[in-house]
Amino acid sequence: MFQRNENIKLYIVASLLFGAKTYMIYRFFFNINLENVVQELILFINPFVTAFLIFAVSVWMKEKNQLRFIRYAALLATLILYFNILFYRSFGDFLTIPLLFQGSNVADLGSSVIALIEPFDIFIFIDLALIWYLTVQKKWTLTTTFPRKKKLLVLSMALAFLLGNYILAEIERPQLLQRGFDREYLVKNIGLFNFHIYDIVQQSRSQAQRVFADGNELSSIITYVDENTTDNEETDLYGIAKGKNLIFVTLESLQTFVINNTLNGEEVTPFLNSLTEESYYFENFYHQTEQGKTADSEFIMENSLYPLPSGAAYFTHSGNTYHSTPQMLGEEGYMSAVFHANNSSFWNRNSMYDNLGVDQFYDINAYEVNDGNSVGWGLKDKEFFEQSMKYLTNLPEPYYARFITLTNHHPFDLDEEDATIDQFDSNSNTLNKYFQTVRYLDESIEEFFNHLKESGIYEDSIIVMMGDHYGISDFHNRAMSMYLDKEEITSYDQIQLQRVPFFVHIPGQEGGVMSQIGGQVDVKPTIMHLLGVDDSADISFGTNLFGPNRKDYVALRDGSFITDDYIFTKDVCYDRESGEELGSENSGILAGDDSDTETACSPFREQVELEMSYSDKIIYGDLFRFHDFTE
Ligand code: GP9
Ligand code: MN
Repeated sequence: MFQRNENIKLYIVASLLFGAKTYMIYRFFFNINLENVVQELILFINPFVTAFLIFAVSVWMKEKNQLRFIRYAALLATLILYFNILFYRSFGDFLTIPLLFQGSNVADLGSSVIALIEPFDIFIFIDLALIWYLTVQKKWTLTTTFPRKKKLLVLSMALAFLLGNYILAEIERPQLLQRGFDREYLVKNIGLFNFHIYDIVQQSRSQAQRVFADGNELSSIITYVDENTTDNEETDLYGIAKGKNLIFVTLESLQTFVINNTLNGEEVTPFLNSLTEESYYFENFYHQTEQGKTADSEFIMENSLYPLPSGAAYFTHSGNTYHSTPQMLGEEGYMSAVFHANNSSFWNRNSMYDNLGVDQFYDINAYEVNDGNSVGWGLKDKEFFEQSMKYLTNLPEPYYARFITLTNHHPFDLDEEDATIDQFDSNSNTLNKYFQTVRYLDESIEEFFNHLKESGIYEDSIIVMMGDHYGISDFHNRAMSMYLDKEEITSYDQIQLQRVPFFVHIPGQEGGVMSQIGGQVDVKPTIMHLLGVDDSADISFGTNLFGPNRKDYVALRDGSFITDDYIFTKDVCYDRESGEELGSENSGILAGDDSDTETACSPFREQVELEMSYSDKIIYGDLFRFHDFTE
């Protein structure tokens, strides 16, 4: 126990006790996955940093208030921890503001809360008891009036610790706060209390924008969409898959540059290559994701809206009203299910899926995952498809089943026995390994097709597959230029590298390679067209990829765009076919030139910006809550 020592002050005692307790709770009450030493270190120091930050406030108080403050702060913080523990026991997740106020989760919890309490929970209150014991029973005076210098010192120390914690977290997960990722990541890196503050700030920001929005803004958006992004023309393919199951596969990190390409003379993706001849394969299809990566790709294809310029709408706007593919198909009698062997809270999928009208989410708990059958991010794709079949075959038809693959994910780790193609040989380990996991993904898709055929599902379904986003960032451009046999990767090449494969496989139909430009916003209208669903009342920024009157450009979230003839990026307009520079739109004063330069790309530029701002308005203002889509 403590030696009675005049130098030990209550805020230090409380910080140490509360910090140690929080750490124990992180380790033993929550199931937090630690992947490396840095994560362990962060998880260890964070509780003390946070506790110090809370209790150090007391040094600014009058001596007689210090004790009271510390007691109440410790009690409140303990209750917050404890509510999280109870919630976690029931839902395997941390509390968030939207959950508290709008979720049915907490209401569900209410009735069973007693059942969640365990006898040893009493230890969670042990530091409170100890402080009480020392200060009341033992009458230790651990408080004092602090001189101004000391107050400032303690405050600076608290802030410096916080900054240190944040820097470590930023090293471990760049852009952690902007992107959100997963609640577990946030808690792991910044701690539960800072996570709650983060959550409150996020929620109030988006609430404010929502509060000031009204339905009037929608009418100009609807006019715009009707005039610019709608193609209601029926083609030969209209309703070709009416009433059939829709099987959608997200091809993790798969880029178009590997399709129909070779490594040391060997095809990288032999199965997908064969599918390019037996499907409608779109070779000029672009991903449009931003910080939300996979979640953005899902958001775009399910809603035909753009992702947000920062953060993931899956996190920031999961409570909005949407008019999504699962909802629209639900009205046609389709049951919808998502299969993905990861925690359901990753990318906040669990909340978002409920809201998007996904009926069933087969998350990690639906799968048997062990060391032998997983690699990198988790369950290997081949296992994933195999284990999914028992669920798929039992779904009531017609269904919309969406599969999200995982193995071909950075850092592209693969067990030796699964590697069936050599690594590339360059300075980029990432690109070198990419070919092996891409090949593995190709094989797993082939196996999935076989499962579908064997189970008889194949004939009654159409299979749509899409790459979610790039796998190889521009950081690896030197290695990439070696592989593509180019002198360098220019900004033009960089845009062309944002192409991801898009397949529409209709059993019994030949298909072929399609060269029109398209993007992820086009997926929803394309699906509706194939399934013969009337979507003329939808508000969507994409157009049916098979339509004759398509919107003639694809906008990327950073403002770059691709038209039939041009590519515009980083202020430069290029010829799409040749890559030749056609001129640059000045970047104004910074470029030492403030006269406006028009290029062939200029007319599109304004429209792209307008379109993005409309999409943002819908999301920030939650405008669909004012609209009746059945009218
Ligand atoms: C996680 C998986 C990968 O569940 O979808 O996400 P990403 O890092 O690609 O966005
Ligand atoms: Mn992804």
